[in-house]
Amino acid sequence: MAFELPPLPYDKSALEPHVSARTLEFHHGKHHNTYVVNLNNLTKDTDLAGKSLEEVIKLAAADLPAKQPIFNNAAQVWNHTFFWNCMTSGGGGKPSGKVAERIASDFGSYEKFAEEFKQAAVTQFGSGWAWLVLDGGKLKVIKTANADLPMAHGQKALLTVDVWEHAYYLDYQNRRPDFVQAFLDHLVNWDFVAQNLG
Ligand code: MN3
Repeated sequence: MAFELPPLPYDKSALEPHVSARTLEFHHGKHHNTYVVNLNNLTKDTDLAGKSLEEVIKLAAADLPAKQPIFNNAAQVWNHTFFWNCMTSGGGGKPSGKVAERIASDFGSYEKFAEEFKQAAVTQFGSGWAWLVLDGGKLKVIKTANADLPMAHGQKALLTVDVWEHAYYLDYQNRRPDFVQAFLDHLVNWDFVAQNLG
């Protein structure tokens, strides 16, 4: 079965004014969809066609650079689906419960986590992603370039923000720090982070 573009988990205008309906229309409807179409074209009639998205990512990651195009498109399909779920209307600010406890114990405070996450997102040179991950039982902030993602490095993704220009340019132009701040203050879906933490 071919890979499919999953629907957004909310209405296109749900994240306004922080992320506009127009941004989601392009980012989900065009960019994310293009990765799905490319992945289907690249895997059609190969032994990867029947595998799960995670299996394709791991198999391609183990066969670079030969499978770089497959890795790039498969990882970007996964990254975007994950990213949509990292946001919710009325989200952001400090988490509560077990996520708050883990952030306090591994970063010192929410404020220190937020500073580190924002720093990673703002300093990712060019296109990429900033992440909160579980690495060897400890929460860490990392950044990845282009399509790269935690599962290719033995880490479990808990939260991500897309810092490719297409994620914010229509709403923030070149002001990536303002987009990342709005993500932290108004959009983070901490319930999803808690689910990922397990
Ligand atoms: Mn994107």
